[in-house]
Amino acid sequence: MIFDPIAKKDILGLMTRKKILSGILLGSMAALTTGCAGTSELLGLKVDIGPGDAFFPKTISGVPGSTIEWTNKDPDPHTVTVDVMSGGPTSPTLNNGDTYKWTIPLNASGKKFYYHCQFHGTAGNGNGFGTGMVGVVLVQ
Ligand SMILES: [Cu+2]
Repeated sequence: MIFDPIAKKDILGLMTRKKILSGILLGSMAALTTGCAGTSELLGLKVDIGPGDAFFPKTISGVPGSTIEWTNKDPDPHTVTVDVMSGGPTSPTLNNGDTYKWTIPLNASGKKFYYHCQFHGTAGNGNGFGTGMVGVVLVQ
């Protein structure tokens, strides 16, 4: 077998390129992972409906632009119905397994969206909880 320096150089070049590429890929994946974690902290806000006639957590905080997702994990139907403030979360009837997403308006900084379930709660006056099945979104 004849030693071919050019072929060896090509192989080394290829290996170097592969290393650089995998480095870039790893870097990108790290950036993506970091990006996703940050995004889920800011935007991936989740409220469970049930078990029972209750929202978990009852109080949730988010920044304007955050999306909150309610999931009905209870066998009974429920709603997410803002008490008085226009522009607040207002879902249709959510059956078991249904989800409802609501994005905090960009102009809602500092507001408190108290809400209740139409079937198992009552509305408050906008400055506090009503009775029964209630929750609140605190906007930072
Ligand atoms: Cu309910």
